[in-house]
Amino acid sequence: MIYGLNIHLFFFFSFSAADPPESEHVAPAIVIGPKNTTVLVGKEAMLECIASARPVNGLAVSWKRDGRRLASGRRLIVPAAAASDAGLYVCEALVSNSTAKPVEAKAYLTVMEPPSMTVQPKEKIFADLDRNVEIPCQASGVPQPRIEWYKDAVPLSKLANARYKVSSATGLMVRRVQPGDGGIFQCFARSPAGETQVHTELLVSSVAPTLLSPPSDQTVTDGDTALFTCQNSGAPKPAITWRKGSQVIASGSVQIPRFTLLQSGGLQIQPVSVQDSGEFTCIASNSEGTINATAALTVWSRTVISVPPDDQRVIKGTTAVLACNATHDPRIKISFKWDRGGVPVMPSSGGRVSVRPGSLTISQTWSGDIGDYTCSVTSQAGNDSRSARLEVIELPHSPRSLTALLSDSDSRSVHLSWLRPFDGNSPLLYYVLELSENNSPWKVYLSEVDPAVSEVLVGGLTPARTYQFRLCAVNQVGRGQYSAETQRMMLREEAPSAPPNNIVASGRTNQSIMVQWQPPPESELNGVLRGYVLR
Ligand SMILES: *[C@@H]1O[C@H](CO)[C@@H](O)[C@H](O)[C@H]1NC(C)=O
Ligand SMILES: *[C@@H]1O[C@H](CO)[C@@H](O)[C@H](O)[C@H]1NC(C)=O
Ligand SMILES: *[C@@H]1O[C@H](CO)[C@@H](O)[C@H](O)[C@H]1NC(C)=O
Ligand SMILES: *[C@@H]1O[C@H](CO)[C@@H](O)[C@H](O)[C@H]1NC(C)=O
Ligand SMILES: *[C@@H]1O[C@H](CO)[C@@H](O)[C@H](O)[C@H]1NC(C)=O
Ligand SMILES: CC(=O)N[C@H]1CO[C@H](CO)[C@@H](O)[C@@H]1O
Repeated sequence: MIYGLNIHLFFFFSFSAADPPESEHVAPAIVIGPKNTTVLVGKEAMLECIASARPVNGLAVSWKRDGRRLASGRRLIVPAAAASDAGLYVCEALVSNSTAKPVEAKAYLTVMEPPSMTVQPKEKIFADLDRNVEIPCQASGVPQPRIEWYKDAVPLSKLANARYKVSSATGLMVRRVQPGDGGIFQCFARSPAGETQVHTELLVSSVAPTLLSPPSDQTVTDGDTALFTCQNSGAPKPAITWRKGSQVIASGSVQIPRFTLLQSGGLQIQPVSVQDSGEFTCIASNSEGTINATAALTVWSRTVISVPPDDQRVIKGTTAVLACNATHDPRIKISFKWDRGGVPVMPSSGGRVSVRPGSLTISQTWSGDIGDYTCSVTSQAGNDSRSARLEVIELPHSPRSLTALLSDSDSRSVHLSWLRPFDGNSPLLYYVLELSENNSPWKVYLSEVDPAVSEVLVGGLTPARTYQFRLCAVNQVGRGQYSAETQRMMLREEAPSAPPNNIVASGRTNQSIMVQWQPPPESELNGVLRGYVLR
């Protein structure tokens, strides 16, 4: 409750000859403004404001807070200040029926609250050795009290113990409790409004180890990671030792590659090998006792493809066999699967394609069987897959559109051209060109024509003879069919290229000479012999 005392209109000014007549107006002024005031909660607070003006009977002093009018009068009294009364108070002086502006003065009222504990520790706190313990202590008040800690009546600031962490938000944290931490802890909350304190007794205890999650039996595949748990509790914190049989494999002081003692007390083995199979024991011990637990490790040897399929080229119509065998742990089952380019290979009903453990057999192969075949083996102890390419090859087809033209530049040459045939899925090695001269049987004329060309100039022919040509392509499989033979064509006649042979002249009579000779060889005639010129 706030109310104004009605003894306002306190004024003190004196009159002199220089003073203006009483009828004149003097604007209101605040002579002594209110002062910033601090009171304890529940006590009386008083703000005072002294103003002057003329005419004095028009002067009114009033109080406002947050724009709300509270009371009028020189003094504002708050009989029992509450926290909600704190704030800015405004004293306003005005002269009624005057045009003079009201004047204001301001002051803050601060309501202090003595410290009080909001969170406090229990009377006794039990802490396990080596564990962290928190002693809660929080206080509130206005102004916010300072928290100060004492241990056995000595300020913590004097002890300078790095394991003692004071937080104003929570309390005191004692890390890794030691036997010497036992004692009385006092928490003081102090402010100008007063002080309060609480205390607690910290009791340090030790506990024999227990296993919260003992190790369980593990089965892992060679090369993977094995993890045994050995989550434990105890005070002081138990020391963990792992043994395999009688051999210590991991502890605070023993470190062996692949075996890692985890912070949690667990054991990690990475990578696991088949020889690691056996029993592992976790031993937790501290000053109060020792406990152990044992679990077995089973290591499967990893499934791997031992006989992978090989790339193959088979001749069309023959049987292709793609091998695939795997080694695996005898204790597990494995299964094989084949696919071609990601599509599963299914055994065909007619038995042309059959899948047996260790192989894929395809009989009566054709070009539709060409592809990348993948053998996949799946098992609990690992998966593996290997691929191979199957090519089905056949004889090349016959060259098409073989044409022969007489050469313009060389009367004894023929220009041949053709279209490249299907190569039978195996690169062409060469072409074989045959000709038949004057209807005689076919004979090889060019035995290794570059497979890259599709035309050739056949030279060295004989004029006036007839010729026919045919061509076949050869690949790894063999010699393909001959092309259709060309039309029979005749080379132009030419003058004999050799003279007659063995010309002999002898006198027969006293008036005549006998001249005898042999004609030029047949191959040099270059046409039908029409006669001789004798000179
Ligand atoms: C009163 O308190 C307010 C706020 O706390 C401050 O700004 C002001 O200066 C104080 N006045 C006096 C006269 O001390
Ligand atoms: C103020 O003026 C009103 C009329 O305007 C009058 O009734 C009243 O008495 C005056 N008050 C004072 C204090 O002079
Ligand atoms: C494990 O504890 C048992 C008794 O609980 C004890 O007989 C045994 O010797 C211990 N083994 C090891 C390796 O400490
Ligand atoms: C596959 O390999 C295993 C052992 O590695 C062998 O016993 C088996 O006979 C083989 N199978 C075939 C089909 O080769
Ligand atoms: C092996 O393959 C199976 C089936 O595809 C799959 O479920 C399993 O996760 C695979 N195992 C590994 C270790 O990749
Ligand atoms: C010129 C010459 O001696 N002519 C003789 C050629 O031989 C015949 C007989 O064989 C003679 O009769 C010619 O006198």
